This record gives sequence, structure tokens and C-alpha cells, in this order.
Amino acid sequence: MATPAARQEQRPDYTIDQDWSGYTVAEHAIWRRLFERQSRLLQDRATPEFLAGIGQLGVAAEGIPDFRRLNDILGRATGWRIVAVPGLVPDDIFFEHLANRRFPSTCFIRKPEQIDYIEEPDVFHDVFGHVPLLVNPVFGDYMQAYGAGGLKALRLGGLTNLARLYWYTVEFGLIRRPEGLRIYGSGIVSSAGESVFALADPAPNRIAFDLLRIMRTDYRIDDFQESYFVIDDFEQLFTATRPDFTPYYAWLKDQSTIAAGQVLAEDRVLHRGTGRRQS
Ligand code: HBI
Ligand code: FE
Repeated sequence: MATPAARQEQRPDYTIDQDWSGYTVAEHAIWRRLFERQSRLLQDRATPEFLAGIGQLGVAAEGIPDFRRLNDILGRATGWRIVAVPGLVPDDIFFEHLANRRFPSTCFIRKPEQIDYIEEPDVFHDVFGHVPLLVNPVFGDYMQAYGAGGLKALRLGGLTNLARLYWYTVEFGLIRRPEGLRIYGSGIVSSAGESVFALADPAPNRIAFDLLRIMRTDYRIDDFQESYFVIDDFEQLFTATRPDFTPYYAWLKDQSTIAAGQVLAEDRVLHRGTGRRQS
């Protein structure tokens, strides 16, 4: 077992060692329980790119993955790499990692009593939720561009706006597929309850992706989302974020904030939510 000192040694970029051999049998069992439940739920709910990523990262089925083994696969696929961090890191550090194709992941796993809900991201959210799509070249490029855009947003006072984009795409995004709506957001794919709710419940709005509209929209951190935004494909995300955001931030400064559950006359609405939670 690793000494506590080895766990706490943190570098200036906030990275630590994962200390993979320090996980207990019980911790690996929690991962497997979450992994098996989500794999089953997501079979006909997650976007095929996500399921393909899970397939490529096969080692993740056995227990909490060793980041070194995942990085061999991920590095060969898209040049992305997972780095271990102790928890949420400051925005500038987070963006700097993404801009260099490093995904910061927490190491700890939730306790058995937190199996259905945990406020802070744990290793299951960070790895199962985020890493499979980093195997996808277009999505990987979007994440890197987001990191570079984040560093710029910090200089331009646009962080609140840009964080909403991350929330409604990377964390809670839906995608339109020929076979129907599918999930790609990591906050959804790592949650059993929201995997069902986001696609099937009549309560939330499902609105077509609109960059500036999303950057004006508040979000909920304490419950399932009241609105989901739907992209056509990952190219749409990457293309929408290619322009210089400087004029966007200037414009957004004078715009009112849109409430999380609000629908606008100009929205392209795929499903108008009933607003009442059914589940
Ligand atoms: N740190 N480890 C970690 N994971 C995150 O998702 C994260 C973070 N720091 C900041 C942050 N996210 C957000 O504030 C940005 O997406 C805006
Ligand atoms: Fe996340």
C-alpha cells in the first residue's frame, strides 16, 4: 500500500500519481457495479461514438483502470492522455491541461452510499464519462479547442459564458441520430437516473444547439437538467467553436441571462418540456 505522503505529493500543474495499486478490492467492486449498470443502460441510449470508445478502452471493464494502460490506448488513438489530479483544479490549470490534450481526472471513487448520486466528480465520472469520447478524433479536437478557448475567456471575462457551453455540450449534451436522440454528455452517461430521464422523461426541454443561446443560459447543478441542447454531429460543435469568441463575449455582456427551464420564441424546439418531473 502507498504511504499517504505519496498520495499527497502534488506538482505545480496539480497532477499527482494515481497510485493504482492502492485501490482496495471494495473500490474496484464499486467501479464494476457502476460500469456494468451503465453499459447495460447505455446500449441503446448513448451515441455510437461513445460506445465505440468504451469498446476500445476494454480494460475499463475489469475495475478502476490503471491510467497508464488507458494512456497507451488513448495516446495511439488521438494523442490524448489522462493525468491524475486530487479533485477540482483551478480553471486556468484545467484549461491549460485540455489545451495540451491532457484530461485531468480525479482518482477517488464514490462510497457505496453515493452509488446513485455524488456532487463532486469522481474517477467513474471522469474516466467512464469523459474518456471514451477522447478516442474520437473530432470530439478530441473540440476538447482541445475548448481548453485553448478557456484560457482566452479568462483574459476576456467570458468564463461564465464559456462554462455554460461546456455544461450543455461536454457534460449534458444530446445528439440527433437517424435512430433517434442519443446521449453524449458525460454527466448523463455516468448517471443511471439521468441516462433514462434525459431521453425519455417529458419534463425537460430538448432544444436544437445554438451557441450564443447556450452561452446565455443558466444551469442547474443540484438536479437533473431542465433543458438539454441537441447537436446534429460533432462536426457542428467543432465548427461552431472555430471562430474568435472575442466579439461574442462583447455582445453577451449586454444580453440578459436565460433561465435554465425557459424556452424562447426563436428556439428550434424538439420537445417542449412539461416542466414537471415525472420520475
Ligand atoms: N477541474 N478536475 C477538474 N475537472 C473539471 O471538470 C473542472 C475542473 N476545474 C474547473 C472546471 N472544471 C470548470 O470550471 C470549467 O469547465 C469551466
Ligand atoms: Fe465532467
